[in-house]
Amino acid sequence: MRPSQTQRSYAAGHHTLEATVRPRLTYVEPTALTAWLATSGTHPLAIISFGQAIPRTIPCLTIRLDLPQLEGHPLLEVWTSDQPVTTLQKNECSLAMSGNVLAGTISLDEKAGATLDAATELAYRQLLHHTRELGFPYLWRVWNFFPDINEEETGLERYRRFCVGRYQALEASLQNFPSALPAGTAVGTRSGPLQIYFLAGAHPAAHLGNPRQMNAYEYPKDYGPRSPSFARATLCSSESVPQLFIAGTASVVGHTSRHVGCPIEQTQEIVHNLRTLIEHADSVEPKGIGPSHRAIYKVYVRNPDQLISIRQALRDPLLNSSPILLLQGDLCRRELLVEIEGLVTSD
Ligand code: 3EB
Repeated sequence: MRPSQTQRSYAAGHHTLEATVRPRLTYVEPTALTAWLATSGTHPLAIISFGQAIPRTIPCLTIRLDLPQLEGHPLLEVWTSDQPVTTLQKNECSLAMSGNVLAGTISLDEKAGATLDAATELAYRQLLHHTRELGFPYLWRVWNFFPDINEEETGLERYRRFCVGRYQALEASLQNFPSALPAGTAVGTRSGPLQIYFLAGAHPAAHLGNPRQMNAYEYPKDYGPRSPSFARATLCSSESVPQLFIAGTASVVGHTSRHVGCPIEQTQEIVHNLRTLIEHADSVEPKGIGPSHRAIYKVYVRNPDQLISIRQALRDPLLNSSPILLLQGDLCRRELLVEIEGLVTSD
């Protein structure tokens, strides 16, 4: 397929022709990676590993998260582009540009004495600065990871501290805050620094809510001094094929956690949330998402001993024919046992 061309303008005022890139996501076994890249005809943007080493010879962003994979052969999360990729380093930010898409990672050690909100604000200010400077001011999708997510740090739960820092930076620097917030994930790792990876665009995406859920950025103060700054989904409609980035979706209806203590019911509630969100996206996307859409999912499970029940509840037509990566991670409210994120494409 010949890539279509769109014109984009930098803030500086000069114009350039950029290919419209659709970032693609595939789960690949580490031992198959080199051969897969050679034969797929794509260029790697970013590779996320869940403990496994990533071959160092591959010129793209890499990030290693301490989120153990729960079953199957070890898999890498591989983001690719059908256009050439240019990588660059700016402070703690590693960046990969391809056409109208920018991928980035940032990793910040929490320094002794500094609180997580301060580290988070610093990380977000940096990434917002670089995305704007490079001409990709529209945040499409952001993933956030840090350890001890439900532990208290000087009087406030670390997830809530993270929300404070993220809010401060985005509120100060994101154009059209909060309506232009990216789809988000925030999951607790077993160890490691604050790690963030993201996709940003030279053109905007549509930001969607879930009809069954309150916008997280409008949550009442009961959930922390600053609300979680993320959208339920973003819809990227390039000229060719619409792509729906689905945020981490939990057993939350309205703003309330449902089915406390019940992993099966929580998973069923999440599937209901996902179905509603995809139907909503289908109704607002002029080309539609389509009944024969393709999807790829990632499931975060808090307690590995609940995996069998959760696996059972995942046997649903919505997910049945899609790749699913199961990881052990802590979720942002203590009572949440499962969270599912996804990428849906209309072909
Ligand atoms: C929720 O609906 C569940 O803070 O970035 C899901 C996805 C959740 C992302 C975030 C939080 C985040 O509130 C938690």
